[in-house]
Amino acid sequence: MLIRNAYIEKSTVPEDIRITDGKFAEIGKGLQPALGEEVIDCGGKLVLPPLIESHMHLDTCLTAGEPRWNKSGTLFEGIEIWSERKKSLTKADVRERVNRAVRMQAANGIQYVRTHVDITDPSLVALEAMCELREELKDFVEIQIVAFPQEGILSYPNGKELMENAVKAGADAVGAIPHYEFTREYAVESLHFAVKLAEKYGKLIDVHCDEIDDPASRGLEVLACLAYETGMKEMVSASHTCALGSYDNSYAFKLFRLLRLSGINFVCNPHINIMLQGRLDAYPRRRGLTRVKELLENGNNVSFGYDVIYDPWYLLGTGNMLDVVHIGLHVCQMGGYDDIADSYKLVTFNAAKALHLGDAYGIKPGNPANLILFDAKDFYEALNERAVVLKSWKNGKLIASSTPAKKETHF
Ligand code: 17E
Ligand code: FE2
Repeated sequence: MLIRNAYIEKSTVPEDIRITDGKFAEIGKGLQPALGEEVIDCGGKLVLPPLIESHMHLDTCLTAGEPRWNKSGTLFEGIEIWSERKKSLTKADVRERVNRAVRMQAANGIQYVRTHVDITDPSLVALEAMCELREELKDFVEIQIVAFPQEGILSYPNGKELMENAVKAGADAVGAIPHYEFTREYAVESLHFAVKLAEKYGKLIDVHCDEIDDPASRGLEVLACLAYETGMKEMVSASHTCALGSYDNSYAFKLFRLLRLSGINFVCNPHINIMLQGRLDAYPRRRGLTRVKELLENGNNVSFGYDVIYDPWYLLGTGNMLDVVHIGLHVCQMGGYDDIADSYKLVTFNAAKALHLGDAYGIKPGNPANLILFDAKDFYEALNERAVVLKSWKNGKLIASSTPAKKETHF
């Protein structure tokens, strides 16, 4: 197959891409079709590697209002409601919702999803269902599963055993939730436990870390120190890290040295945290987001995630990463030209780094032919216009397509 006349990333000249046997074979200008080769003309539109959802809770997706609506809109009421909903989970229920959510994501150009799955459930039913789906869906969307202890590791009955069982059952990464543990001591111990577990089984780590406005919530320094001292470094991701947005500058400045040394990844979820944090503030009210710009300047890798599609924590959501980038740029005040033009990296290459996708991610000869075609000439326009993904190919096969809506004026 020959994909012609496409602007790849920020290229200023249109190029052609040849795909053979599901792999990128050749990329260059003026490639000529072989006899009988399928040709697709992109009409000078933008081609990117697939979008990556680096932080999602697929097991809770599409459950908003069940068994009741979140009235306060807080993280903690969300956790309570999910705890009730969790009691009625079945494999069929999880499978049906995840199948729907993954298709919403795929239609928006996503081909990789890191999902946190709540394992504070003695039946581990959601985890089992997710492991099945990871296998069944792998030709369309590659799913990475984090064993996520929503109600704590030390603060939930048999939390440590459930975590280890989840890893044995097939989780790809180990999670933790230090800010939700009963005590600071438990928070620290939970991080030591998570890192040891990941080391024992050779897994990645992704911690819901300090998702709270409390400036005394300092899970991050413990996680970064462990990542540094164990050498796990970039195998570790810190998600949310909202409290970093509330730390005093003198402490944050000192912490940034350790963060740089640790090499850990950060995943910021702008929709959710602008909505959930700052709830107990009077005015002026905090934004509740981590320090994205400063972390990037510090040399830390940062990606953006959606976190949620329509669940007890957030009653909206489309799964479209353009929404995430759009709101993230606003909330993080990343409105400069380069911030906007480069922002696709937050949901492509930076996310690929957090997920450890390695060299196989990206449009280059020899790699799996995974790519998307936007209905826009560049990412700036795609973002501003919320352009649709016209086509999404995985291993050279078309897995999703969209037709742009036609808007007309009559004056
Ligand atoms: N659980 C949690 O602890 N934090 C979140 N933001 C969501 C679930 C969505
Ligand atoms: Fe999350």
